[in-house]
Amino acid sequence: MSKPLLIIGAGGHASVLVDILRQQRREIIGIVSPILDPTSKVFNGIKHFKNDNDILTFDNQSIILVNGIGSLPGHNLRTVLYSKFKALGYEFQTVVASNAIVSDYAVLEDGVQILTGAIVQTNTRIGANSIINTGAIIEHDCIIGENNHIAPGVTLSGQVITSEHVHIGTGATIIQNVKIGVNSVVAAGATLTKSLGQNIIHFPAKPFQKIKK
Ligand code: JB2
Repeated sequence: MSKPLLIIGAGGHASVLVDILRQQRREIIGIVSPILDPTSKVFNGIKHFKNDNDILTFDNQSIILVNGIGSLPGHNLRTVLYSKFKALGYEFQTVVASNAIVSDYAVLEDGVQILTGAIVQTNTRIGANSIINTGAIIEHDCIIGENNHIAPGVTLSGQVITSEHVHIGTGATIIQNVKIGVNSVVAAGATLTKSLGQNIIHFPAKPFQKIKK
């Protein structure tokens, strides 16, 4: 039998995960967040804990954590909490939406989240604590590093390799065989046709140009 789940965070990302996990009939015994929006119906009926130290009142073998903190460039709370509670012996749930398509030949590391409608093709590896967000496509032979966020609607063609802490923004498109270095960002809507080094932001070509009359 599956162990009960404790959700960390109560914002937008947590709401999507809770929706998926409720549809999968998983038992959610609590949600841990300083603030819980009482108008967010998806959290109705779930016990609210306000402090991360409340997690320590649960034996690390009796529950599984769900990392409901999302990830954006420059924000590392998701990674910090993952590392902290892993070091304390807690397990993080790998979440795969029921309508996501994940190849039997893909490897999902600890705590990976594959959200609604995403496709993860054969021979891929998704690193620990990474998010493959709604409708993203991870083509064959991609290797996604740890603590990545592949945002909604991204397309990675085959054999793309990302290092740790990479953010690929909403709707970005990356051609095959491209490599992306640690901490780099591909901005929303950008097309990437060459490899990126570390700590680089790649923006869409010539955005916001004024029309010449
Ligand atoms: O230290 C903390 C803490 N600090 C903020 N511990 C815990 N347990 N929770 C914390 N929080 C909670 O994280 C806030 O109270 C809030 O409930 C949540 C952050 O919610 P927000 O909606 O601002 O962001 P998000 O992380 O759920 O979603 C971001 O990332 C997603 C991937 C958003 O930008 C989304 O648009 C995006 N889809």
